[in-house]
Amino acid sequence: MTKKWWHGKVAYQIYPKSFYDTNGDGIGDIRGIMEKLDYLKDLGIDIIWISPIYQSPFVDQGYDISDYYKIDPKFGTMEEFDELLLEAKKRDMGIVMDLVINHCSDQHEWFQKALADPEGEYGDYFYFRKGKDGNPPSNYRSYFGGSAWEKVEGTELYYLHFFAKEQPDLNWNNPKMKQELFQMINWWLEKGLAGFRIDAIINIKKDLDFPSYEPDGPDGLVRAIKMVEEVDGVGELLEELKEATFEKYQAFTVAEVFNMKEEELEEFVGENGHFSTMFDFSAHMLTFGKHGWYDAKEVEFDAWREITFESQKKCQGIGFLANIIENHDEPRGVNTYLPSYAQNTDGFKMLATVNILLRGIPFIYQGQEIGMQNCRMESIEEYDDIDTKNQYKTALESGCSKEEALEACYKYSRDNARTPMQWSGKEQAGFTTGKPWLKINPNYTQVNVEDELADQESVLNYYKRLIALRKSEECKELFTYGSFEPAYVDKEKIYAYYRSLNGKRVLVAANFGKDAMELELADDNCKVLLSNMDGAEAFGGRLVLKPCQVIVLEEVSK
Ligand code: TEU
Ligand code: CA
Repeated sequence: MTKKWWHGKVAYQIYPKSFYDTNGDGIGDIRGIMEKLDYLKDLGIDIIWISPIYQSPFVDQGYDISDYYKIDPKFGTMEEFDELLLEAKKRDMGIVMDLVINHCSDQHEWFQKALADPEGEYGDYFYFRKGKDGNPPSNYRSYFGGSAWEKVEGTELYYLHFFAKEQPDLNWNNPKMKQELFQMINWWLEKGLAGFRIDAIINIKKDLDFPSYEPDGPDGLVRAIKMVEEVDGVGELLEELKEATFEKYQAFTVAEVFNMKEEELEEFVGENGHFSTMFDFSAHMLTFGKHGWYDAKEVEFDAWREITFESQKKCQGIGFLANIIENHDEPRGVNTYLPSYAQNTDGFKMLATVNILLRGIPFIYQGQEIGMQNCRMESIEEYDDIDTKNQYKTALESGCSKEEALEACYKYSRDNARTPMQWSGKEQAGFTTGKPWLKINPNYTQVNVEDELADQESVLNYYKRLIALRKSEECKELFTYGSFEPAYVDKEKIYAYYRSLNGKRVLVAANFGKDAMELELADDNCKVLLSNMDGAEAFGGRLVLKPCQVIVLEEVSK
């Protein structure tokens, strides 16, 4: 495998609106990111992905871009952004921006021109189609509910939007539109970005016949992704994109890909793949309900272990996946993947360890490193997220009571991860001096950066030790390039694996169960590299793991 500069790096996702506010308007900003660079450096972060900060009407929190060349004034100015790039570079850190190119905002100049003249040049930047017998052109349901086709007033035409109606899909069959996107991407790369996180990219390939499919819900519609699953040829578009942009800059790219055809893994993230890496969403997919959040099921340990191990095995020898336990679209990982009895700081450290030492590129989502948790909102009005409102409505329509619908939001809302970062136990969690744009989790008095920095046993200081171990001289090659092999899969509630390279082997073992568990070790001489509890016993070839205990052991005599 050819070594690349980003192998072995540790990444961090910033959700800028909720990271750190420096001017008291209740919204995080670029200056806020700058002020916290040393904090991130100290944590061991190399790559920072910032969710969208482009000009946007914020219908979907910046994932609806109205000008790709502008920074939204909420976040600051382009000068400040350039300063951020410079400051990051000084610290040997790279900035990765979000690239949202499946769709733009309906306020984008292109779409405004298209609306004014759907038959004209800009009309073809989007998908305008005539309806059929008074109905939309096909029966697709958008990701945020309702038809994926929106009627253009006063015409027979509809335009396609896989997400909100304010997010029209861009027509990737139009060479001119593509060139405009490529130019824009290169313009940002020229500034010195390390790369991009690429949003919803699998959706760019459309079947231009827009066939209807059998409905998958009581609304008579079918998930729009059904068409994406049926159509071939996204690879050609992705290669074109890569060759025209990223490749020339050795940019790091991490793609958000759901519903990839399994046999395409190598084409996506292999040595010459479309992307450097892509997120492993296999665990997240266990949380999907058949019709929405209201019929989703809790994650079971066995299924979770199996699916994450499968991803690991499939990818080795091919490339790297990006490993996460949460992001801005998912609830907090500690609430999703830990059983309730393990939702404590020992459990948080345990989950972190097994995730971050996997083979791949670890991504930490802001607040994860201090153990931030889901935030209970008292009513639907307290939520901001467009998808939460849609899911609430869907739940009610399918017969749930208000309480049940709210409970589903409490478990799965995207706002769970979007509440402001908890910097201190002081007013507004030290996030802002003003009124925060979204509720702050009341647990900030216990869970916050300031207090955790001062406490050696905190989740935060544990994350630092964990990342330092992954990047240490002795272990970085092993944790980057070493193979992955499941261990003790016959043991209940044990999540364990080996990482090995050139005769060196390390065991990562965690006990997600309620009872202590004894394991026979393959080597009776083991060195403890890390554990979340004192007095880890690994003598004479046996290891006793207490509930919520994780241990990282190097086999010494082998
Ligand atoms: O998400 C794309 C995506 O595929 C969705 O399934 C998303 O996970 C789902 O809506 C969660 O409820 C990306 C962004 O990460 C998301 O924040 C945006 O809303 C979306 O694209 C549209 O740009
Ligand atoms: Ca601000």
